[in-house]
Amino acid sequence: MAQKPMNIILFGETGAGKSSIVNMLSGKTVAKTSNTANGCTPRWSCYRISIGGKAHYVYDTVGLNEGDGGTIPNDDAIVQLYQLLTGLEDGISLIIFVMRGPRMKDASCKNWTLFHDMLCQQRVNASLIVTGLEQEDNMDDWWPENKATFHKHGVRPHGVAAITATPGKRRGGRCVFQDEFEASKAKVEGLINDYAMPEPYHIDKAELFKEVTETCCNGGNKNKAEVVRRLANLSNLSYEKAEILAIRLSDM
Ligand SMILES: Nc1nc2c(ncn2[C@@H]2O[C@H](COP(=O)(O)OP(=O)(O)OP(=O)(O)O)[C@@H](O)[C@H]2O)c(=O)[nH]1
Ligand SMILES: [Mg+2]
Repeated sequence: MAQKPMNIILFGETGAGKSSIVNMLSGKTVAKTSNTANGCTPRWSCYRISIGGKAHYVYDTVGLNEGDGGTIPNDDAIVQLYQLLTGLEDGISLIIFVMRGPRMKDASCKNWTLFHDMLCQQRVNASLIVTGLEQEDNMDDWWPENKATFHKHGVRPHGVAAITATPGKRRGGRCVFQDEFEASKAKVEGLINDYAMPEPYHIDKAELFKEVTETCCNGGNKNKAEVVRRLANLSNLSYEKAEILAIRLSDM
């Protein structure tokens, strides 16, 4: 029997390059990209893409925000992503966090912790793609130079691809970063080949938010306050909004 395509989820901040990576892997423009500050991809979309001779479902998702300034508020984006993560019947083989380099942002580490540690309970392999590195002398130096900082923040990815997700402007017959772009595509394909789990993991809703549900029902206890505070910190929401988010997530 033919193996079912594996589900690969791209997530990360608005403008990080998620849709550009889908286009890079597809070899053509299938996902809309934008350079506006407010976010471009309004909801998730699934693309069937062949990688290493095998079909994969790659999910492009709504961008996360550092604050509440984007088109999609952060709490709605988190709910949407959680619905996708828990709703995939065939489970998930790999989540890929996309962040824009070369400078690491505190918000990126928080998003990693929220999705990998809290929502996926560290059960699914999680890789990191760092985009925007086309100006580096050697893109592959970026991770060894920055690894310690990520580890300090608890970000320990299953594989890292330091890339450019754009070939840049056309000059003469070629794009300025054509070579870097082609090398980047191969790196991302390698990441997926190496780290997508052949046995996908199904994220169980009940188990996932049991802690939050229980603590929200027992209003006022110390544990509840701690869970909501953690969610507020990771999602950059106020305590009040995080409490509503926790209830929305546990009610789904
Ligand atoms: N210089 C540079 N620009 C990039 C890179 N990747 C993406 N871009 C540009 O950044 C902008 C945003 O890219 P998108 O792919 O739309 O980002 P996204 O993560 O899908 O954004 P949302 O849909 O808003 O969440 C576009 O103008 C891209 O061309 C990169 O590696 N280097
Ligand atoms: Mg997008």
